[in-house]
Amino acid sequence: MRLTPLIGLFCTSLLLAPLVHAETKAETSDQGHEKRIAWFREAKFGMFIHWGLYSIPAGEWQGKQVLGLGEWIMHNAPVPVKDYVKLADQFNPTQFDAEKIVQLAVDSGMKYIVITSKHHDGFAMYHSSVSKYNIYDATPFKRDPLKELADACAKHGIKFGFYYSQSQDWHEPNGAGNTADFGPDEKKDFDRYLTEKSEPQVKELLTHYGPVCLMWFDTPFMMTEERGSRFMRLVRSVQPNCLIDGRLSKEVHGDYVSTGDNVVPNKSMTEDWEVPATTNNTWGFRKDDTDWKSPGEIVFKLVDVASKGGNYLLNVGPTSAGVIPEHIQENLLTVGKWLKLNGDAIYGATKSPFGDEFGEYSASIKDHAGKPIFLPRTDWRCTTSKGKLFFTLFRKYYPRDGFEIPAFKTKVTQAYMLSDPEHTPLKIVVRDGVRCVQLPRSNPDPMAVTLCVELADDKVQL
Ligand code: JFZ
Repeated sequence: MRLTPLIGLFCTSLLLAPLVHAETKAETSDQGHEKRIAWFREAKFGMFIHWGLYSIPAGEWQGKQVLGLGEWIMHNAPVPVKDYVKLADQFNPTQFDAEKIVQLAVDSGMKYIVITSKHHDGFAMYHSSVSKYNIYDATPFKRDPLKELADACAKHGIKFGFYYSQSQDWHEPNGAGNTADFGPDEKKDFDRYLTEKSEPQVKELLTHYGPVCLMWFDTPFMMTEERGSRFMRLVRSVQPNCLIDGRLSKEVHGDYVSTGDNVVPNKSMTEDWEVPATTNNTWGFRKDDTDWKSPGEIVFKLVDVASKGGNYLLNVGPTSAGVIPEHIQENLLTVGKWLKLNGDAIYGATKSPFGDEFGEYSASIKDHAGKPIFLPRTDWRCTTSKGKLFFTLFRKYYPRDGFEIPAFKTKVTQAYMLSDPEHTPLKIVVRDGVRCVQLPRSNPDPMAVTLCVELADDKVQL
């Protein structure tokens, strides 16, 4: 039976819904974990790249708009395997320039890149000897863009990792997810797909591309504990320093918690975590989606995430020519300029010692399930490093009459704006027992201003 696109989308979200809860544990016990995760805790901001054959139809099949995520077009249209594979004949992204992409990541303040090596459509974006269905063997392009990216990342000091759809593979008769071509998943020889394609491809990726900082698995359909453990052992045996995300299997926890797509929790978490997020409303390029997040929105999200102890993995979807849409490049570069001035509040900084600034549950408004809804506050966020508190104040809130520092016991020695190269001390007055930092009347930054408040102690005493 073929699902109509809408039902397909609905079922997909139903299938994925339990993941949000399942993905709330991270493996923190083994000794390698602390060593592996150290760079991730510093990095805070990464570039996610969803790129594949789906960038050719770009949200449209046979002249009709297909609803849903760009990279899901094969499933949602649906497009039978025999037609979808023909896209490979015309895939020739000659404008792909690994140097340019890595330079964009550097200039945007991103510290790691994670790219789709194989998404659910089953097409490998690298030269694989496990399956000919790959960009080197099956297209006129005849290049390995992932090798080019790996080399460019190594050159520029950017960490490099792979997204790999371990479970769903709509090209393979025994892979999960393509019921339209191959019937119900339960009747498939899923372990055969795992041992003949998925596991060997993961091994290739870990063997031929230098140090891999992260394997980003996804949608763990049918990934039992035993199957998840196999992947875990594989990754650990080939590259013990490679992180594993939170979506390998429900039972086998990776190195950190992956939240739902674009889902930022309402409060800090004790575990390491990361939110995968879009710059518009799709991961894979869609020609009809130009709903780009503004630089100010991206800065808010990055600071919000950092203040809750997480990482922000922000996606771009290159076109079939291999280029990242111009508009989002510009927005990211604006974010990069902000980070050049205010980066001390992000990189290596840790979560807020407060928490009330995140918002609160409504006393009266309930959601459809009868639970109180969360009313976020977006005035300011706080991060901290040794002897310092960083208060980032967002545009609409900019307190012309002074910023009231939340109450704590530790003595404040001085306060200044991070964007001020001189670190000119700002006047601090006490109003009704509240310490208040005096700011210039006119907001010096249209997106956000970060105040550094220096303390007489290494840590703040609440
Ligand atoms: C998955 C993919 O299906 C999608 O194409 C994209 O690659 C994205 C990053 O990951 O989609 C998901 C996976 C998990 C959740 C939501 C969407 N979830 O846990 O809420």
